[in-house]
Amino acid sequence: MIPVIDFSKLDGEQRAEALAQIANGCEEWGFFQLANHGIAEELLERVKKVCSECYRLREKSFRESNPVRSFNELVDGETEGGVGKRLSDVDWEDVFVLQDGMPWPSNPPEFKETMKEFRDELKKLAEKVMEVMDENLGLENGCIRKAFSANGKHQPFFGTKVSHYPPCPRPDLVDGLRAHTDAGGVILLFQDDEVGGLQILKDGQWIDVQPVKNSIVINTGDQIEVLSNGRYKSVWHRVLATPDGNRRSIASFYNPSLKATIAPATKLLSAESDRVPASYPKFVFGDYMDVYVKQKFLPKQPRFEAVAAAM
Ligand SMILES: O=C(O)CCC(=O)C(=O)O
Ligand SMILES: [Fe+2]
Repeated sequence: MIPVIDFSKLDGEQRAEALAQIANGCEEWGFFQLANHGIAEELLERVKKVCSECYRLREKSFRESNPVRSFNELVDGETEGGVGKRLSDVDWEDVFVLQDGMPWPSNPPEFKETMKEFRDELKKLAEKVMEVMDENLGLENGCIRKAFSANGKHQPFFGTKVSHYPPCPRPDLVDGLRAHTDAGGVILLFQDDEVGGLQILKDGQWIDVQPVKNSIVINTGDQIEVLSNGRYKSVWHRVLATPDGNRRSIASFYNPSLKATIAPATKLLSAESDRVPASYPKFVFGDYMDVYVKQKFLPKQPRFEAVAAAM
């Protein structure tokens, strides 16, 4: 089971224990869930409502989308005696993205206001989690955030992906979302209360990220792996399609600015008198994203090699 950590302990007598649990979540799992994270249940309930409503309004366009077309062609081919081959280039999901300065859905009418409130809360939570990582890694407070903002010169990127994974009649033929590691920094996932499907790869085995009502799942992307010089590895994950149930999942990405330079934190490269070698290159995050968009579903190592060569 993915660790579930009581985040409120951080502000009390059990702070040391909470810090240790988060360190373990980062080092051993790459994924953990936060309970008592401080975001009001009442807000979370409103978020679920407006996102599900928004999906209902988009449902027709999903039925006419690329993945559904490819899937139907595959199934039709099978009935005619063709050999069923899994779809490897599409995901069985309906997605839209929320970002500052871009248009957002205006229906239902409460959508914008609710999601703005939610994203503000999540962003604060991400920054708190990053400070815990600073502390656990022995970095000065605010170090990761500073790296992500190019020393305060640029805004870090904060984007939210609202996804639905509609029921799929043949989950053997397509994934909800193909396996990948995340490109960026800290990811905060508000997943469905009941419908599972998200799995992480740990020690060669796929493990379910069990739904825990109103918790926030945290995971770390490729940039935290680089900054921590490999102490916090970004972990492979995927979403399985399911024949019944419509899974709602809202992923928010706290990433470096595209202009930020990312490298292993200097402090982690010198332990006492010994120099520790950097296991990752230094690069501009925007260059990394150029590679990532083409190689998202492939191993990360060649991505690091590609950006290293570009510097
Ligand atoms: O929808 C999910 O549960 C996971 C989404 C995800 O992994 C991603 O968007 O990178
Ligand atoms: Fe992901």
